[in-house]
Amino acid sequence: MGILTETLAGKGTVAILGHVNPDGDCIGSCLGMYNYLKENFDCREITVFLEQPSDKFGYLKGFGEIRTEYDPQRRFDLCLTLDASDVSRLGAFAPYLETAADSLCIDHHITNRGLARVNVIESEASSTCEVLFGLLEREKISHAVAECLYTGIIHDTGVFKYSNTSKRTMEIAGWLINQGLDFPTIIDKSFYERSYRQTRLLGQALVDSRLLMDGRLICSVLEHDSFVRYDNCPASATDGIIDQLRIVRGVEVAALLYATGKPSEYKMSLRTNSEVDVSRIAQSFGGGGHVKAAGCTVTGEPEEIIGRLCERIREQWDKIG
Ligand SMILES: [Mn+2]
Repeated sequence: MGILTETLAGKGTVAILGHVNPDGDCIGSCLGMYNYLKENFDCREITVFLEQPSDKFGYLKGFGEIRTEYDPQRRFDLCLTLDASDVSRLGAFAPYLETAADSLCIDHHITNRGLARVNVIESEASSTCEVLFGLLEREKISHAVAECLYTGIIHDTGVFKYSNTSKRTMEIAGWLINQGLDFPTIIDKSFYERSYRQTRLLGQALVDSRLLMDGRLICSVLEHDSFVRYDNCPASATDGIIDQLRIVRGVEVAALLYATGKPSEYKMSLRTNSEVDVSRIAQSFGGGGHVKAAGCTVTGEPEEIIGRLCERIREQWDKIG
């Protein structure tokens, strides 16, 4: 018997949780799980709880049923966490995990130490959707579930270009598109398409970027007023900016700092093209992620944060030699 069938046995109410500021893999894995359970199990109630996701994922089945409000009265028989590397990443919904009678965590973050009773963490997998695919019975994967999983995989692999893409990733994607997905539209709508205000915010971040450490580090800082200036862009509008910084010739590490709106608080996204392990840097700032893509929330002045970042990079260079 598979882990899902085993864990779902006798469970009436199920909460599905992802991570704060949900990305394509988070939304895809949560809705993929949601649709699969609805179609194949007879739980009384299955609910996905996430922070308000971007409308660009509106084509996924079940998108309109996502709940964004936390209710302290609620308790669940089972809590499933997807794509969340630690309890703090669950945000306001974390108590659902703590109070649930049973729990299952499915993830691919190397920093995840296991947050549930049963943990399926595959750090070699491109995405949580890839891990989830391995837990599902193929003949029970509907068109709707396939769309969710495919969406998650293209987002976490940058449409199959990041180094986390493996032969297995491509085989799974091949199997999924064989279910009749309109993949060119999925890729354009959910991955490449930007709103006009987001395009302008990207422009600002690129114009303001600076090369440091002899051109080996590129940094850009977006203050809160930039978000306001471009038609009140939400934080999610920063998606993809870091990838444009990373591809600048000669750059080994790219960093994007953007203001959260709280005083002196910034989110920092990190990417690397080199030996530098940015998950270790992010962890040293209290965050997490992957070797080549990581992030954290830092309090301080941007110049001081960047100074600390340079120190951490230099420490790793010294070790690499
Ligand atoms: Mn992921």
